[in-house]
Amino acid sequence: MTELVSRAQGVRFDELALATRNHGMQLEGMRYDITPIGMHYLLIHFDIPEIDASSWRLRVTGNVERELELSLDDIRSRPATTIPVTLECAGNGRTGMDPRNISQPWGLEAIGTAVWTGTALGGILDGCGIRDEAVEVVFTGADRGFQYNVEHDYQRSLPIGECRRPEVLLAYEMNGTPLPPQHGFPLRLLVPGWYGMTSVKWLRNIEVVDQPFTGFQQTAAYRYQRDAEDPGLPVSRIRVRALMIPPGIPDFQSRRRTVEAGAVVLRGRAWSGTSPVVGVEVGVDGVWRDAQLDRSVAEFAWCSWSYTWDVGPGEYRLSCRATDADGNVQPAEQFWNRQGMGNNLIQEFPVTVR
Ligand SMILES: Nc1nc2c(c(=O)[nH]1)N[C@H]1C(S)=C(S)[C@@H](COP(=O)(O)O)O[C@H]1N2
Ligand SMILES: [Mo]
Repeated sequence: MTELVSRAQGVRFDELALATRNHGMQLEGMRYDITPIGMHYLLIHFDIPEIDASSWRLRVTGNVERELELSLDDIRSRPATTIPVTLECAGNGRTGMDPRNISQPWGLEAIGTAVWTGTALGGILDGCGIRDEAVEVVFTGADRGFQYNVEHDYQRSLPIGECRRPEVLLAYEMNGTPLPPQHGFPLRLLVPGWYGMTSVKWLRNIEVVDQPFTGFQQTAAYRYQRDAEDPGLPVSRIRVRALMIPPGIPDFQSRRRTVEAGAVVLRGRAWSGTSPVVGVEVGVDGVWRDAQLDRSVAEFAWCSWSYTWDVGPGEYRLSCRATDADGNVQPAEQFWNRQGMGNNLIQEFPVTVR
């Protein structure tokens, strides 16, 4: 069994190799409503599969009246929906945990907002007639590998009710172009509001099942677990979070910020997968003030916020935190779990004002 958690300082070489395969979005990318494709974060567990679009087919099987086999043209000729959606990896913030899970060593940059085009999953499921005993739908990607010595195809399931939400898409375009290979070409699932692991890329099979799915990525991975014996709770919707575009200029290696005194406009984004963001606060040395919430890009996309900080020379600690309409607010204490999931701890960093 591969070692799962480590207290060692500094990431290991295997974590670094994952970090260069699966890059994050530079936080200054939050200046764009829609993240340019190459800046959107990436998470690829195994290899990007090689898929020939002309021979590729999507199969819909299981507890349905009529099984289906669809080509990319079949899917593209169905009614289309285009929506901006913010995706976040459930492991975002993982490396801030102590001890940390040995996995993709995210700081805070596993985010991005793209405009996705696809056809509603619900329409396809209704068209093949889901049987009454169906409880979930299992989505299978074309990628395969080992995780903790368990060989499997990348697979995740979703309850039938979630599959019927009109914004849950089988997406074939990102920012107006065909999905690039790294984001799931030719077709991916897109589940707005849920952490990224749900949005299965390189989709090849959809199976309607009458028992809860127990595959590796459902019952072993993506659990809020205290320890190895704890079955844990499933990771699902994105927890509320605000992030700030680091102000001023950085130091190359340490990323430490230097800012000019005066009226400094602090800007960032905030989002939540359960309800709209209703407030963002900026903290200066632990004193909180309301930021201005500008606008939400779309229902399932981040909103922008800003705060004008009148400041003189000195050393300060800046932070920001968001609250959503359900009353969820970001924690000041790390919510530790063994897999390093859903860490929406308040972002805090030092700045030098001169
Ligand atoms: N088939 C497949 N789908 C996948 C993954 C994967 O490794 N294989 N990674 C998941 C995870 S953990 C995340 S966070 C998102 C990342 O989507 P992106 O790389 O398009 O940003 O894809 C999800 N879908
Ligand atoms: Mo992820």
